[in-house]
Amino acid sequence: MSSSNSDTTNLDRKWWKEAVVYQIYPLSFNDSNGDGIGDLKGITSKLDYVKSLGVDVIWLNPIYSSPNKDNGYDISDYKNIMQAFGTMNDFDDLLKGMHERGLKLVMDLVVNHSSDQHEWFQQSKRSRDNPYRNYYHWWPAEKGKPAHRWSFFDVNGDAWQYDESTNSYYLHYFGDFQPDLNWENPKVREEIFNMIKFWFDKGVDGFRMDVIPFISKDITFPPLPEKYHGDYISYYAHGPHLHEYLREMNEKVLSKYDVMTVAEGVGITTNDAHLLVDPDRNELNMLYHFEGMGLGLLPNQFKVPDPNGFNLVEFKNIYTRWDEIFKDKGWGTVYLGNHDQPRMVTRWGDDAPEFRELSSKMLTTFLMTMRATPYYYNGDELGMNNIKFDSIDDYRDVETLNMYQQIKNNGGDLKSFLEAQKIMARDNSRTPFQWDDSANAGFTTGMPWLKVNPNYRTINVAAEENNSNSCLNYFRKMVKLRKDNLVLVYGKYTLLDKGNKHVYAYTRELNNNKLLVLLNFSAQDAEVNTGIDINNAKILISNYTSINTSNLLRPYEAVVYELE
Ligand code: TEU
Ligand code: CA
Repeated sequence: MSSSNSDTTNLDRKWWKEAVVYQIYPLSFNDSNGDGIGDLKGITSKLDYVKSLGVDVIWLNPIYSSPNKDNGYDISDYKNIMQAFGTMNDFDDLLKGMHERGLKLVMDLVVNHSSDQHEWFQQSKRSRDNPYRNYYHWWPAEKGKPAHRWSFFDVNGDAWQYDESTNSYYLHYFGDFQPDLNWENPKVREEIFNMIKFWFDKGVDGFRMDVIPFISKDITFPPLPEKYHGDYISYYAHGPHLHEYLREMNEKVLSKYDVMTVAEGVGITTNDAHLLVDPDRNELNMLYHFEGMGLGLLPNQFKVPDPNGFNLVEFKNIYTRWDEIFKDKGWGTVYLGNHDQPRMVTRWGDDAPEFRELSSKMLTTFLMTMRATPYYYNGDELGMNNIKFDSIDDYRDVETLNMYQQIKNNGGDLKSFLEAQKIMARDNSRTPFQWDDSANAGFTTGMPWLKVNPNYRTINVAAEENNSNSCLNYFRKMVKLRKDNLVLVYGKYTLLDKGNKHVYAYTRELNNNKLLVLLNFSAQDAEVNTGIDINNAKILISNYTSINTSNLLRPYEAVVYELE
């Protein structure tokens, strides 16, 4: 093991900077009672597996009471557990099981909106003078239709929903079943801060904050300002009081606990990232951005992949820019997949049989060797890839179903939409976790809520557990390499061979320790010119079992060298 963990005096060390975060999608992880839906007891029974990965923090997607129209992102009771997931006792057991294993739990805070079934909204819609009326954004219809706001999930893309009970419109940036909460109302903020405190007092170690940049609205609801034309997401993410509310949250709750916070930074760019995560801003610790996720998609279309794929030079520039802005202050994150994205090996690697494992390991090497907290999605450690549904009937995701309906209503091209969804649909990463080659991949003894990928017979934990060259064991080795080499956490990052269209090459340096990372993102042999002599360098890890005797990188080859 290298002596890389030596002088760390001038590092602003934090546990959440040194952590590897593993995201568990509760609906699809493990079903303990045969109803085809993952649940908390199912997760608890697999905590030894999670611990065996070497990860430190679990990010759990929402488990609160919900009608489940957006898989838990429509919450009807913030202080209770969704019935299908179990009870509060099951939660307490899960948290205890995690803490006993030295695992921390980060929950999902979904407070830009609630479910329309939440008691607050049920009251709010009753009358214009109901005490809960101003918990949401209402527009009295006698004033005419309010200025257009775009909705992510609405079939008509319209974020205003007319409600006849009080002859008014209510705002919903997402589904019409997800009314936006009115953060301009101090009572709403107080309710939310109390709820956060409730979970922290139970021992939860932090929150991932769902679309938190959207929470502040200009409640005069003016027409979209000129500078945001064609870009509602940026307008939503730059409301008038966002930072005021986050500072209030920090001062009243976050600052009183040793917790971790990460914003889902939709709409946030490198220009305003510091406003959210600089330590002296006293707002949040981290954010994850979407700049990389837009690469390789055709402009002005809904998630349509470019047939030419993505441009690696652009990819490298984005991740380099996000490293650079945090080189002195603040801290970054890195991810390539989650429950809103397709499987990373399909999207960023190559899931053809001959390259799926190699490219999965290459992507894992990237995620574990950047100066940022890695967020790793459950199943990616197995090399799970997209299920690529042929029929709309196989989809469950409101985003896909409503977009399909919108295109159908407009007489659009449904065939090409379904082709694009084979690559980009969120359901691709939500198929049941693949434990073994028994029925339904060992996920459930019942009918799974979403089809299991038929390749579960060969891609599963049991098949990979005892194969030292499996994606699973490569992931474990990469996590250990990061833990054993603090240079991979805090070390200076330098991009090399910038213009190389196929290879991502960079060094990491801390004190007298210098590592070189070479990643071939292509299916061909590739040249790389780093100017570094690797003849006497030590190979710390490689995704090939044989030694490379040529001076070219083999297809999807990943190597980490320790330089003298
Ligand atoms: O996602 C916010 C977001 O930007 C989503 O619209 C997502 O990126 C989508 O795929 C864009 O096309 C959060 C949650 O992660 C997501 O699962 C929820 O559906 C959404 O908010 C509403 O809560
Ligand atoms: Ca279940």
